[in-house]
Amino acid sequence: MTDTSPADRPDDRTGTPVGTDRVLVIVPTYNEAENLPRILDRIRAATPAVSVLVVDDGSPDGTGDIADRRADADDRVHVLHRTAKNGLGAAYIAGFGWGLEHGFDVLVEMDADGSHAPEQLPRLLAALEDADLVLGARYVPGGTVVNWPRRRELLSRGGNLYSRLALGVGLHDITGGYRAYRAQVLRALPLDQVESHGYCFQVDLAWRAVRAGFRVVEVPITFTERQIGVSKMSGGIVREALLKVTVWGAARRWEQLRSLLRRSRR
Ligand SMILES: Nc1nc2c(ncn2[C@@H]2O[C@H](COP(=O)(O)OP(=O)(O)OP(=O)(O)O)[C@@H](O)[C@H]2O)c(=O)[nH]1
Ligand SMILES: [Mg+2]
Repeated sequence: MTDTSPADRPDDRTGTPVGTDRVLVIVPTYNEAENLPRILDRIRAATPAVSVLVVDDGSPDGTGDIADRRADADDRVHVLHRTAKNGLGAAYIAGFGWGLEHGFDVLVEMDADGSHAPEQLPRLLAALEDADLVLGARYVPGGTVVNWPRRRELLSRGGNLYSRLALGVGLHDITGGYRAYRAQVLRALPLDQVESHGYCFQVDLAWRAVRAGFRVVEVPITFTERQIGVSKMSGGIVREALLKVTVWGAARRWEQLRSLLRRSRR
């Protein structure tokens, strides 16, 4: 497990064990009709007490109706229907808002496509006992990627290396989307100001959590390429991440330079 723990943490309510009945797993969906029932079954089997919120952006393939039927049959499954495909980031922001309103202590991000194993959720939740945000990490000892084309893995590893260097954070998988937040982190962050959509959304939130002084740890996960359905990854998502991380990194260096200059003038 790797750890970035900034010295001055604003809130120190870590150390309390996580009750799984206080956990909301948020699953964003766009055209995941075949995957959704499978992932819901796996979540139920692995962590019977958690609640699930499916955030569907009006999938034309009927994913939203499937989610509704599951919600009718299981009072711990909920559905948020949104009218337009607005990107992963916006779906999660809406899901976080719902989860905070409903008083959940822990909010989990999990893809619907089977890449994130619900069987590993207990491991993430256990690590949250001593952290504010737990990142499921592929690129730490014990973490693996299964069935990804070499090109895709290189892109992901490259994006992580670039983010780590540009932002100066000790995290190895800051673009990953399998994570568990204590509610206090999401309450503290200005979610209405987060505009990032794709991978960049993950970098954005982790980076904000680190800067706010929260304790962020990584635990190894096995990430498996989707077997069914179509990826929503696009060139635009990669470009957004590259551009924003570069701007954040430059702003960080500029701040460092300014404080150096201020100190040297004193
Ligand atoms: N609600 C909503 N969900 C989305 C949107 N885009 C992607 N998703 C969901 O977010 C999760 C991750 O999307 P994927 O298409 O698998 O993208 P990815 O995992 O980042 O990329 P791959 O590694 O290529 O699979 C899946 O559950 C998608 O259905 C969106 O615009 N709205
Ligand atoms: Mg995927």
